[in-house]
Amino acid sequence: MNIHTDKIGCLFDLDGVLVDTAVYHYKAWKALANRLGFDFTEAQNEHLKGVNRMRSLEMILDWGGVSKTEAEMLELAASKNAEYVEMISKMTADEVLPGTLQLLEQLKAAGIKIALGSASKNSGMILERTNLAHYFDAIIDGNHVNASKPDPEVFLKGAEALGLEPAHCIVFEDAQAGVQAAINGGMKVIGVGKQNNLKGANMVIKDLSEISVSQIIDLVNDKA
Ligand code: B16
Ligand code: MG
Repeated sequence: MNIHTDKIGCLFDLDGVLVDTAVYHYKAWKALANRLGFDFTEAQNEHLKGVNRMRSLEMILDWGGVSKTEAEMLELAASKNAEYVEMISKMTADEVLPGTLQLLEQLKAAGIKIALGSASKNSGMILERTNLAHYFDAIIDGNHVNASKPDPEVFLKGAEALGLEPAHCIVFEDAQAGVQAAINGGMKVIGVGKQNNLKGANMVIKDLSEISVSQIIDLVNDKA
């Protein structure tokens, strides 16, 4: 028997799935690296997707061969974040990625619950600026979790906030660490992006225009 739609949840990563904020993270991290005397490439930026702010800074300093005290690192992270927030405070609804609005509308109409599961501590501002906030039944982000993806904490808290079984939830992720977090949490996962960055995903799509509510229902019911 099929699981009733009001027992199904969709948990969305933010950056790279609903909006493309990676470009702003890249600009702000690059400016910081340049101030410290080294460069930071787009290829390196790829490795920071889904990784939290302090861990991202550690990786960047490592690549630049620079070492800083804990206090200096907090200051550097704050200065990068100030520059990033300056950029995202100007975002508009036009920056929502293809297929997002249609899918969120269709999920709502089908009675499927929707949560955010993002590593970002800035998700509130991004969802408000892009007019997406009102679709979410629960928002779990970097302000609510201790462990970074691939730890499943962010998605398990999302399922709990929706009052749903993890096995009845589907995660949408653009980062390998996020796919692993969903698997570790006992959830199905749809990768958004390129197959080779999304190993282990039940299905990989280019963007959210490539998935329908009936495919989501089939996947939760193991019929996909
Ligand atoms: P913040 P996601 C992640 O968002 C980004 O992919 C990652 O690059 C970023 O470092 C992280 O959020 C923390 O963001 O500095 O705004 O707290 O993909 O998990 O939605
Ligand atoms: Mg992401």
